Amino acid sequence: MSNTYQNFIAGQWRAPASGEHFENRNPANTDELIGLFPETGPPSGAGGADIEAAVASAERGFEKWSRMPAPERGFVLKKAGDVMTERKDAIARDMTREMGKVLEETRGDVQEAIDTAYYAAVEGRRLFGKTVPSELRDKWAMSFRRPIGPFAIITPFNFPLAVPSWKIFPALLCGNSIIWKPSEDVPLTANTFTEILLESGLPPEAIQLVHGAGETVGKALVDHPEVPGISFTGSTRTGSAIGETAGRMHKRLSLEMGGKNAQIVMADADMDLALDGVIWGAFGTAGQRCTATSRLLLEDRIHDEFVARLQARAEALRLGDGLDSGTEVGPMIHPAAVEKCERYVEIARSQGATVACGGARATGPGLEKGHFFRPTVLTGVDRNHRTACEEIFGPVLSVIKFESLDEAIDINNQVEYGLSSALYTSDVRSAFRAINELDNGITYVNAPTIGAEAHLPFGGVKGTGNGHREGGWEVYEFYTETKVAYVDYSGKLQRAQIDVDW
Ligand code: UN1
Repeated sequence: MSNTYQNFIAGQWRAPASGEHFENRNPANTDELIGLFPETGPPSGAGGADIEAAVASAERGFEKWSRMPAPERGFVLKKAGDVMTERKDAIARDMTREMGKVLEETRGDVQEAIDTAYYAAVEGRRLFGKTVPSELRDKWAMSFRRPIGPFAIITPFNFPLAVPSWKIFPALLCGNSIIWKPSEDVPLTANTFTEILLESGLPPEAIQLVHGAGETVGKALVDHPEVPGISFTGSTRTGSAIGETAGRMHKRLSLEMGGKNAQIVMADADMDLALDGVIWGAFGTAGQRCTATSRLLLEDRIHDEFVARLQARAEALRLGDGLDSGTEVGPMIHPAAVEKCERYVEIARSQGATVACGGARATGPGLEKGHFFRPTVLTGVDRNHRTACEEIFGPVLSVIKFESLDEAIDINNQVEYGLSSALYTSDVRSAFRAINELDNGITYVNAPTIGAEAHLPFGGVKGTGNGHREGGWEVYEFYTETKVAYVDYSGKLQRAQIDVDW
């Protein structure tokens, strides 16, 4: 069948040893089969051969690729950026078909990968180490960065190209090789990305693409003794399980997990701006971003008016196929995601909240064959309600009232997650206090909780992460080990801490 896709292992596209495949369907129209992709299977079965072949190939790929000078590696990534620029529209269209978000957003997703490629390419001419004075005469002391080995890259569905690019480009630039297990919901974009890297001159064994389930393929890579590094984006539960293994096996691990991001609106804020912000932050990508706004904290004086306007705007949002130009909100990724939203609306009701709008599946012409959920605003939510604390990953917004900035900061900080937050205010004192005190990896002032840029560190505190950052300059530290070299050209034994002559 022409729409049967393969894994990329040991320098070749090949069918899974298991002989099994899974279906990838358009979430806006499940009649549309995008393709069949390898169900690689568990390492104890036929999947074992594929996983072993992928790891062995990644080790060979590492030997070769890590010896290439970093500026030359950067050149391969620059080429990948150029290819994505040329094909931006086609990649975005395919991405909307398999993932659902609207075309404007999938174009943005490709652009984020392009930005990441170009940033990484230039980093190939930096990868700074440090040269510092030695405490002894005629001796130099310096540090530089070395690659680590094959990295397991495990990525989610919501940013099919951008999030993999945040991991894969820096990992490669530093000289590591890749074994990539993408989400089963967006395998087509993974095949396209792999093809682009190969076409751009990446040595074939530097990347392996292995499709399949997290519990089988993802876990096998995490457990594998010859895979020294892992970068994972996904749920906090899975991340914690990976962390246990990585801790036991001394693996380097970067975790990017859940969020429960709040937009705080002070009474002195520009209301139109705050309204635009929350509509985009809460309902863009149908709320399926780790940075999505899922709590709206309103100063009590403006609560009623703001909610009325928000309700009108949320109800007017046009749902549909992301390829149609009038669509503002696409489908959810799969039926279980819709069911989760339904469940949380029920929980909200049972805890005493009010469904101000939405709260149910969206039906109607053009929506019958997709997984649509109506943009939902819950009011009368108490800061301790479950919808105010737990990640839903859908277009469900909990509105909570507060009386002072102190209280708003306290509500923001009480959840187990700490990715992003937003404060709308016209008071510079409130703005700087919030920047300092909101317990998140990212705080926006007068801008929504979504929209991080590729050249700044991205990540969160508490249950969101494990201390590492993606993007920007920091990620290059994650993908390398620091090596220190001392060169003594004095011609005699000089004992540190002992032969100092001052
Ligand atoms: C994610 O949801 O996993 O800041 C990433 C943003 C995007 C990236 C989101 N640039 O919303």
